[in-house]
Amino acid sequence: MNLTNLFAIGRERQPDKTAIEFKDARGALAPQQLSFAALQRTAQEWAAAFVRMGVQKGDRVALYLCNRPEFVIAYLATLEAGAVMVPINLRYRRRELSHILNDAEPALLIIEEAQRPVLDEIVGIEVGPGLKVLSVEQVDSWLDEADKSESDEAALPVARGEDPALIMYTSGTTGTSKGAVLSHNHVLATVTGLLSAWAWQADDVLLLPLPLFHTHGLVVGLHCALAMGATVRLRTGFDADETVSTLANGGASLFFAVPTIYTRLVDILAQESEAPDFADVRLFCSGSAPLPAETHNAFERLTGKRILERYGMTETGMNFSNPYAGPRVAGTVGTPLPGVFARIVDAEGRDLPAGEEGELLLRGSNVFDEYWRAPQKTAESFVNDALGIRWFLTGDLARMDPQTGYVTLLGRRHELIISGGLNIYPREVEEMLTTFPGIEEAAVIGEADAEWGEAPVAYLVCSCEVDEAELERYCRGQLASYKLPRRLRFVEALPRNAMGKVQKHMLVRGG
Ligand code: MLC
Ligand code: AMP
Repeated sequence: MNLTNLFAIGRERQPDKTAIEFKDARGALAPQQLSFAALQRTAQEWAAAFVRMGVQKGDRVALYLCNRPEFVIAYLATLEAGAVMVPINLRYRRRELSHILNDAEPALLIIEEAQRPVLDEIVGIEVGPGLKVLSVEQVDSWLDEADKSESDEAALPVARGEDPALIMYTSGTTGTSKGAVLSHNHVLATVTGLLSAWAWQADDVLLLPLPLFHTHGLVVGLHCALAMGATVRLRTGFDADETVSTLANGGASLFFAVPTIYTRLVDILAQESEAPDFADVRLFCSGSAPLPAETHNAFERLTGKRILERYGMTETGMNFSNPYAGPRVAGTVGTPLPGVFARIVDAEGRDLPAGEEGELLLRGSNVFDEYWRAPQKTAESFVNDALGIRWFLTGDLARMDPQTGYVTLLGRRHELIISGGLNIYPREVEEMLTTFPGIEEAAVIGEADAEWGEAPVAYLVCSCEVDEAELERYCRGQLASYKLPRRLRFVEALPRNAMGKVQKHMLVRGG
């Protein structure tokens, strides 16, 4: 079994049904609808072109695209060609892009023309000149060109379950992101688990405003829908008014979002004189960051719908879920999904009794095996138990309720900041800040933020006056804008312990 076979099962139920109904939240791209059959036809055409352009089994095809039908086509084509898809966050800038392109070494990079200037800055400079870049706007021309190539009409290679399907870059504690390699089997485990846990049906319609370049939108949203033969209403981003009107007018049976989106919906709904009727939506899911209990309860009060909160990671797909039928408890992520095994351990790796806080370890067919070309980082991320069985160290701190068995996530072992469902590793931002003239030292911490959950704040030690506007311009060219510090605090020195290590816990608001 591979993902292509899985999607064929969904598609063959009703090939002429709409697979993707697309609308651009920014209004720049034309609305589109693609049936399952049309999606497959186009994906196969693209896959044949990829192969004629030299893409071989196991090669990487990177997508630097916003949510649009071509993202789905290019992904399916990559799988059809036996290749491995590398999604790249569209907000990534010079530093992030150079790193991913040099690390993954894709045979093809698929972009939209709007991103050309960012690439022109790095291709041939920080990234090898041989990188083949195709834009979705010029699809006719490159399909045509590939058609004329000398190569034989080769049969498309077939991926096996254990072959990689995705390399998903996730922020690293070391300052650069690392690629989690997910095989077809890993993704299949998450998808089959969710199809049954959340009672997916072929007539489901998913409203999806989340980016396809992350696990939430891609694996939880798109994969489940394709596997089931359900329709995705794909959006380029979140638009609160359109979301409310779609949900209130029978436009979706499922809605998946991050807490920031629910917080915004609650803000809007609280201002309406009459609450909209979301009766047709059978499931609202939240994940990627902690959903505040206040938002959870307010959403239920305003809509009559109780959100189902679940917990996942790029490296593992989905791990825990509140029940579809059963009590959904605010502030918890529920219990392990079928096939997922969890332990909560102390600093020495000893199992803790229920009720005590420790690090969450995971095992299951959904859990990745390795980071791409990074044996050291892989080794540091797993631990063997007394029987020699390998467990993934999630870095998430958790506690299990002794009565219900539900797990609450309490924080993280590492310094990860999660802003609106997007990860920010302080180290990466600090390293970038200290490359700016005059900044001697930088320490970035996360502060509570009503809209984003957490927001990065930078403490800077400078040798001369720093022009903040210039610094912002510089940062914007280097890193995705959501990673930029929301506030700068200029200090004489950073608090350090006797070993010289920065004591971040001493950097408090206004400190
Ligand atoms: C956008 N901006 C953010 C931001 N998103 N700033 C901080 N945190 C965020 N999450 C900034 C942009 O950089 C930009 O800044 C400005 O806001 C406007 O951008 P936008 O795209 O118009 O923003 P908006 O549409 O409001 O986006 C908010 C959002 C989006 C919540 C809809 O962030 C989002 O889709 N988040 C979900 C990400 C996701 O899918 N995570 C799952 C990871 S997988 P400027 O300065 O340039 O104007 C995972 C595993 C699991 O975690 O369990 O699921
Ligand atoms: P990522 O590295 O982008 O895949 O994000 C994974 C991280 O998001 C996890 O390790 C958790 O810290 C966090 N996360 C995901 N879902 C939840 C949730 N429901 N509650 C709290 N944190 C979550």
